[in-house]
Parts: sequence; C-alpha cells; structure tokens
Amino acid sequence: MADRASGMLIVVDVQYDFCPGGALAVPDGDAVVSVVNRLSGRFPHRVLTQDWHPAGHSSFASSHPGKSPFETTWMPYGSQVLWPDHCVQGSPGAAFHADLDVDGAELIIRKGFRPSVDSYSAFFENDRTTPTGLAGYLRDRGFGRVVLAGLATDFCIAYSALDARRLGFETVVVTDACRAIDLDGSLASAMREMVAAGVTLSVSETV
Ligand code: VGL
Ligand code: ZN
Repeated sequence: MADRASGMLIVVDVQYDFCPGGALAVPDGDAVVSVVNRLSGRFPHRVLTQDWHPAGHSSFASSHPGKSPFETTWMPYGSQVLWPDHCVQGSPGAAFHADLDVDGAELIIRKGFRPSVDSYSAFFENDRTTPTGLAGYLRDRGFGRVVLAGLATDFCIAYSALDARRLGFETVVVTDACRAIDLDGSLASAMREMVAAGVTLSVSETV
C-alpha cells in the first residue's frame, strides 16, 4: 500500500510528432523527456499514453475538404480543433521519443483510435463519455492520486487533469515536465480551468 502513496505518474503523449520537427510540434516539446525520466526515479508506478490515430482520422484537417489545420469545426460531440495529420498508427511520428523511459511503464494507453472521435484525455474520448479504461485500472490497483507530465499542457494534459478531478482522483500537474501548444490563449484558459477544478500545479523538484 505504502508505495501507492506517491500515486501513478501518467506520462502523456511524449511522441515524435509532438516534438520539434514533428507533424504537430509543440515548442520545446522534447525538453520534457529528461524531466520525465528524472521523475521516474521517484514514481515507481508509471502509465504512458500514446496518441494513436488511424490514417484519415476525423480530427485531421485533411479529412475535411476546405478546412485548414488549427481551424475549429463542429462534430456530433461538440467543437473540435482540426489538426495536421499526426501520430498515425505505426508511423515514425507516433513512436515514443527514443530517450523516454518506456520499459519501466506498467501500462500503455492508446487513444484516438476510433475514426470518428478524437481523444485528448487519458480517461475519456472527446465525447467525454467513452472511457479508455484507465479509471478502472487505477481503482482496481488502489491508486487515488495521479501525477501528470508530458504533452501538451493545454490539450491532452488539461483534459486528463480535468477528467481525473471529475472522477475523484487527487490530481497533480508537474508544470516544468509539460509543454503547451498555446492556440489563441488555450494555455491560460487551461491553467485557469485546472486550478478552478482543484488540480494542484507543482514542479518536478518538489512534487
Ligand atoms: C494532442 C492535439 C491532438 C495532445 C493530441 O497530445 O495534446 N493535441 N492530439
Ligand atoms: Zn491527436
């Protein structure tokens, strides 16, 4: 029981397409790798998430004639940002960064594999109701605390943190172990929403 007290470190989407040179590069995205690996020394239990889209996924602008990347469109489940093609299943861009400590992870959650629904959160698809199974996995194993790191702060990290709070987990985001896309103020609003929802913002030295 005692070793569960530190919680589950959830390492979100540290994949080549979100690193400089990738299809949906997050500025300075690869800087999280060394911070996450250092955190891994203090968190014996780790889950990785992997954005994992089929070719032609509905979140890709290329699937919507006349639309450009970073425009917003309407999906049956709500508003959706359209992205450049990224993290296509099995492609080099979908691979984890080679320096990321992958072998020590206890579970890899793949998300975004349903052609018609995007999935930012580690817990639910963007319809906010289809579960990935992660909440059940954590509960079955007796974890009540999740610590989030990775990419991107204002999308997959924020959605995961808000869902974790909604599900009743103690939730920490390690801000220096994350980097943001920051589309039209999305970072500021994500930070505001996380704080309002009771997410603890921490830094890697003290978490
Ligand atoms: C992400 C946009 C699209 C993320 C994934 O990991 O934050 N953002 N797919
Ligand atoms: Zn994606």
